[in-house]
This record gives sequence, C-alpha cells and structure tokens, in this order.
Amino acid sequence: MAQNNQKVCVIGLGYVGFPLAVLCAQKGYEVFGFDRDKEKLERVERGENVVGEKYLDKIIPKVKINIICEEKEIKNCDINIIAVPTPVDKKYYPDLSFVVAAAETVAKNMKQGALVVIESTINPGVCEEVVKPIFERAGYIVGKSVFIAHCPERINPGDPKWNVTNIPRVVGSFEKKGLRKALNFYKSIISAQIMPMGSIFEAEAVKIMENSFRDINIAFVNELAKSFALMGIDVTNVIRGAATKPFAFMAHWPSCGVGGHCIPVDPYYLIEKAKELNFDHKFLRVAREINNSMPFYTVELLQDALNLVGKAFKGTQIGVLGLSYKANVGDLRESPALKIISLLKERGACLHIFDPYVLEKSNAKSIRKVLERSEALVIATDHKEFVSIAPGELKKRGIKVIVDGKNCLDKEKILKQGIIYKGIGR
Ligand code: SAJ
Repeated sequence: MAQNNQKVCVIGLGYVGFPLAVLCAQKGYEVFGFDRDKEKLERVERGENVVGEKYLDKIIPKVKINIICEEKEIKNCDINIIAVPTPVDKKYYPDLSFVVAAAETVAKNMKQGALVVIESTINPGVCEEVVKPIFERAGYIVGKSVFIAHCPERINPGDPKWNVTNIPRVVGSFEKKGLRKALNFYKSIISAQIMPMGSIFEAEAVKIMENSFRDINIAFVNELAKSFALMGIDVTNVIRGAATKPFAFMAHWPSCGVGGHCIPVDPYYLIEKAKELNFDHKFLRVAREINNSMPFYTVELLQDALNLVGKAFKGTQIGVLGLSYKANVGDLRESPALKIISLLKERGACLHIFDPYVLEKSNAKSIRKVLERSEALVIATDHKEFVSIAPGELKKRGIKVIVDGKNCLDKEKILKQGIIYKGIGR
C-alpha cells in the first residue's frame, strides 16, 4: 500500500504508464499523470481506459488520476516514473529523444530528494550516460538530492493473465538509498517478486537480454521454417515434437514477421551500444536480418502459389487479413503486415485489407467483403476472428490461394477444399 502519503507522477500514459498510474492510485497513492498528448490527458481525466486493457475496466471507475496541466506541478511529487517510448528510427538506430525530453522535464521541475524511475526499455549505460547528466546539469546530486533507478517495464499487451499487478520486476540504482526507495515503492504496489539488481547497468541489461532472447529464438525457427520447407517438412510439427522434451526447450513459432514495440526493437539498443565499445553482436544482427526477411519470404510464397494458378501479382485481387502485429490487439507498431502490404502494392496487386481491431486502416468492411473480392488471401495476423473462418466458406467465395502468415488456419481442411495452402514452414 501507499507509503506515508507519497505522491506519484507518471510521465507517459501509454500501455506502460497508464496501467501503472491506475495501479498506484488503486494502492492509495495520490497520482498525477503527465503526457504530451493533451487529448489523451482529457480521456484519462474522463476516466477512459486509454489502453483498452480489459482488466483495468473494473479498477478505473474506483480510482482518481490527477492530470498535470503544467509541468511545474511535478514538484509536488515524491516519485517520478518515466514510461515513454524508446523506438528505433528508420535505420534501426535507438531513439532516446522521448526519454531525454521526459528526464529534462522532470529535472526542471522536480522537488529535491525525489525518486526518478525509468521504466522505458533502455540499453546498459543510458542511465549513467544520458539520464544522470541531465539531473546533474540541473544541479542535483545523485544519491542525495535525486535518486535514480531503473525498473524495466514488462507489459505484454492483451495478455489475459500477466499484467502490471502481478508480473515480477527487477530494479537497479546507482546507490543503496535509491535502490531501497525504488524497492519499497514497487513492493508497495506489486505482489510479485521485485528483484534488486547489483547495479543500474544490470537492470538495464535484464530487459534487453530477455527480449533479445525472444528475438533470436523466433529467428531460429524462422530459419528452420525456410530450410524445412525445402525438405517438405512441416516445422510446426517438429517444434511440437521437440516441445515434448520437458526440459531445456522452449517453443517459438515461425511467422510472417516479428512486430511490436519490444522484440524487433530492443536488440538494436544492445547492438548499437556494443558497437560503441567495438563489439559486434553478430548473432543479434543476423537474428534481426532473418526476422526482417520474413515479410519478403511471405510475399515470395504468395508469388509461387499464384504462379501455380497462372496468376501474377499485377491486377490480382488479394485479400490481406490482419494489420496488427499481434493477435487480438490493434497495434501497428513494426507490424510485418504493413511491410507485406507495401511489397504487394509495389508489385501491382489489388488489395482488400481488413483488421477488426484496426478498422480505420482497413479498406474492406468485413472478412466477408475481403473473401468476396479476393482470389488469393494472406493471413498476416492470427486474430481469433480469422482463425474461425470455415474452409468451406473460403472455397465458396472463390479463394484459390492462401498464404497463412501465422500458421493459424487448418491446413489439411483447406487443402481438401482444393485451395493451394502455404504456411510459414508448413
Ligand atoms: N512472434 C513470432 N513467433 C513467436 C512469438 C512471437 O513470430 O514464437 C511474433 C509475434 O507475432 C509478434 C512479435 O513476434 O509479431 C512479438 O510478439 P510477442 O508475443 O513477443 O509480443 P510483444 O511484442 O507484445 O512482446 C511482449 C514483450 N513484453 C515486454 O517486452 C515487457 C515480451 O518480452 C514478451 O515475451 C511477450 O510480450 C510475450 O511473451 O508475449
């Protein structure tokens, strides 16, 4: 529960900051929300669930998040959480501009002795080389008039089980007092394990490592998907077989690409940091290359399948089901579907696009409209609405070719309808 009437400011009310703000308010803290997006602030003030996470629906009406209209109000807060994006630019270089802007805003307005926690995903060294100097230039002494900690976010959008209330966390700081303050704060709001790290660098390294781990494992099965396809082996069956081993194996699945705010982004933060130290993360780079190649591979599969029915891309009516990077959420960040669409457009295909979670970017109003207008189909996201499409319906609507970018349809039943089916590695 809240510690001695401390006030919490959350800078960045997105998929990380907003649930955290709600949780802090639920635990009895007086919470102040700050965001550059004034429209979002107004929505938070109206009590809207601005991230759409269902588990928050029942908590929000019972809590109050005060909106910070002027940044000088930050001075009232004892704990300042920075939860802003850390994307990469078009050349995959880390973009820390949001973290810098947020840290500068806090440093300009913060009360002496307050705690600052960076939750955004950053590489080892960012707190030391970027965040700490901002506060020192503002006249603070780290460990005395400001305490800086890093507690990397672990939000998994759309996850029905794991969320900010129950996901274990790690925390690191520059010194003991800062670490203690951060540990006490997180233990007061989260029931799960809060692990103190030996340094702020270790805390920064944990998140980058866990997401790079995921990226390389996905790249591994994506490469296998390509090679096993040449051998006529269904890699998803092989993965299921390997997963019968009760230890030392963790299943990952091939797909048309790796999207999202974390997995395809975080490895680049480590790659670029290591480069500064003249170390080349070859393995991470190659994994990124493999995963970035999957949208191209998906389009090649479609080309091969169209050729089997005497079709080329140009002028062919192609349905694309899915825009979001992940099933059952409407999030376009780094989505492979967008790359697939761009490649198909370059090749002259006529596209009919539908995503029930991203209607504003769909040019068809329903699955049925896509099926009625298309000769070929690409499944780019494994939304539950697509998984339930009956193979007979596909046949009835005249679909001749399907590339299942998420291996989420029933291959055998579709083949029985006389439709050409190509999965990713199956
Ligand atoms: N993907 C694959 N094959 C897989 C798993 C994922 O192709 O076996 C693709 C997905 O289709 C998606 C992308 O990778 O396009 C990312 O998927 P994700 O399930 O990792 O979802 P994210 O991006 O929401 O990742 C979050 C991360 N959480 C945090 O960074 C705090 C990640 O660490 C989690 O491992 C992941 O959720 C999770 O486990 O669901």
